[in-house]
Amino acid sequence: MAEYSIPEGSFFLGFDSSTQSLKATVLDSNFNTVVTELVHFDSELPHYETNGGVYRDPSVNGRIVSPTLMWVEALDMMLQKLSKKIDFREVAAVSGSGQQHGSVYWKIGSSSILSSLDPAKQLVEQFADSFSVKESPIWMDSSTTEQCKKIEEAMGGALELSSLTGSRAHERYTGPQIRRIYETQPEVYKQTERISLVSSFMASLFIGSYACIDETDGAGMNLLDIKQRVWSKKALDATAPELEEKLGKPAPAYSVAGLIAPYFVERYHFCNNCLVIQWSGDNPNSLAGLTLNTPGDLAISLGTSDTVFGITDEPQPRLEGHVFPNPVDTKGFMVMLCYKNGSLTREDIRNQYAEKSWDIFNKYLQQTPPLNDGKLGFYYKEHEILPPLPVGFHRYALKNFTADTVDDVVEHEVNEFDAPSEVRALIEGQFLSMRAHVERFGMPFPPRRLIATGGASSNECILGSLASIFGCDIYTVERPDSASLGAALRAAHGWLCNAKGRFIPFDCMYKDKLEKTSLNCKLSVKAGDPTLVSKYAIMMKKRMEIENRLVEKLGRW
Ligand code: ADP
Ligand code: XUL
Repeated sequence: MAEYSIPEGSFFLGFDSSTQSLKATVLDSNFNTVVTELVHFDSELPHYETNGGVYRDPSVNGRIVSPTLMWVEALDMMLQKLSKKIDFREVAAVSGSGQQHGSVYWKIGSSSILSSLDPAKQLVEQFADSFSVKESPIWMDSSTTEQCKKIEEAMGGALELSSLTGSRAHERYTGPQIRRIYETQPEVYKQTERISLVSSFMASLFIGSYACIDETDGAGMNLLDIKQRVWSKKALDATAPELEEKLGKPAPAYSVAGLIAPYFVERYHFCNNCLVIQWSGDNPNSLAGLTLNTPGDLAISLGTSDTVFGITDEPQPRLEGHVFPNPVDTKGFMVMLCYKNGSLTREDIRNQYAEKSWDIFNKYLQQTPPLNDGKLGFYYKEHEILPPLPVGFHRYALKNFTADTVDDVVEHEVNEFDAPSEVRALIEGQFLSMRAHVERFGMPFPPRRLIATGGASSNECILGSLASIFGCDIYTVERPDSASLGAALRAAHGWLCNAKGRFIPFDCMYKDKLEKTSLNCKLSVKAGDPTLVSKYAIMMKKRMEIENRLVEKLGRW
């Protein structure tokens, strides 16, 4: 066996417990995909009555949660499905991704349930009474504005908190969520013996005891000192009492969480030496799956959320954007922007203006010109994160939109566009915002390589607009579910680090054979007309002027 190769015949299983579904990818020892599988929450687990995998609480503004038990039942269903396609005996290691920031509250006594699972029963039956909070707050939640303000105050300001933890306080971040539970339901907080992220929660099921929170996903909590990769005492104190013992210690993402629990060996015939590698967040796993390891590269994930991410050695945490420790390195950082109005908002506009059909949506994109004759839109079906604006649609008609300077462009607000222009205004608006914030956050522009992933990256018409606005070629990988692919690859990496007894650089596993693997990025859409990039720059500046005004008038902060 060459120094960094994986034994022939081993499989690596990666999951992605995301907002709308649980996905899985199985890689072979040559990093080719052998199986993919999906459990869609709304349609395959209809008894939970979720919409897009979530509940929107009509009585509390911005409260968005998911039933914790649904994620457990999805795992039962997924393992059933996979058992028909692969022999689990061949799986050398398992890892996974969880939607970032979502949290799970284990009731006192649950660790003994975890460690004594009955293989004759499904998981869902056994965890029915294990959670002190039955509905997990998730990344879409925006009900913790007050807690965010108090945490920032206690930390000496938003920028202080961001310098230490990588982000200012964000409503969806787990620290503010925990503080809200402590403030509004102190008894429930007291009855909680352990708090997991979605990622470490799923890992806990697999090892039959509480898994650590990994250092990268842990940075999405406003609690971790990102340079030292340890919990910050000051941030813990600013959040809730006795929190450290409820969180356990953070661990590197490449480390072993534990051996797979006997439950899975007996019920599904995994080998008893199958390793469970720490799970991490979905965006960090996508970074791994897209093999992003050069600072000039950027990835855009068009999933339920839209995110833009890359790596850097010298992060500068600011008031917008996020910095996390690099999930596949012992040093270095991952930088990211996150939008809440991604795929569900695209679906909403498709349903309103394009007869619920992606084909018609695409036809409208093709029949409208780049720059949309100066029609510019802001579409917030959900409270937006970037910028922090409430639900609402804002549309503007721009005069002189091809002028050389933004001062010559004049806008006036309008009520609605024709249907094809609505579609283009949405797509151009989303990508103009990304370009503006990428530049403002100091991410590379234009990127050396721009890789698209997530559900909507299968749509080449949408990628065409992205290419025109960013002025660069767009690459994609074989399949749009890079989070579960990255988790499978990290499972292999964790297995290898464990076999060698030390950290092995991530790319050593695949760099000599990348082109022959499922990890290979291929050119999907060419950059197109270069003169458009500067025209879009003017439109982008106008957009930012309007955005700043909207934030001043309507912003939550
Ligand atoms: P997540 O992992 O966040 O749950 P996915 O990355 O699986 O989400 O993306 C799911 C989304 O992909 C769906 O909500 C859907 O709107 C979008 N999608 C799927 N196919 C297309 C398409 N052809 N064009 C645009 N969007 C699409
Ligand atoms: C990232 C974020 C989302 C979720 C979606 O900060 O909130 O991208 O990870 O699953």
